[in-house]
Amino acid sequence: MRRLLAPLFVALAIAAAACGGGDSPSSPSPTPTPAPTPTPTPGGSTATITITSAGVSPRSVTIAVGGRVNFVNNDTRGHDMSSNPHPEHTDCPAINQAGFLQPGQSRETGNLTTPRTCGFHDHNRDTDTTLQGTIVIQ
Ligand SMILES: [Cu+2]
Repeated sequence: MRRLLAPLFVALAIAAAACGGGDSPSSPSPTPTPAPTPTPTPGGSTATITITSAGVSPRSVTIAVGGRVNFVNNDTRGHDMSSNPHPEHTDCPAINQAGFLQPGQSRETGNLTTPRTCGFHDHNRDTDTTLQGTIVIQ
């Protein structure tokens, strides 16, 4: 009986080999992955205002709703950047987060989430118009 089974096993082995050995269909060439676009800052844009001995520059910036403004103090003295009006600082409280900047320091405002124009000033030199400006949120 065993001798009768042996040829059957051989036949099955050949069949299995033939089945698995077919030409694999040529796979399509992979499409190149497009370069990822940079993720925008959540909620909008940022702008930078630089402070020097000549005052703030630029005097006015425009950002998207939800954006922030980075104040950079390149002056040799400290500046306390605050929302108008002086001395309440209540128009755009997020600006007050920039706050007091030592020479060489920089800090961002909070997110400015209301479409409007915000005035700011140096709280320690509130009459110095070169240290005043506006942030337009739109
Ligand atoms: Cu003030």
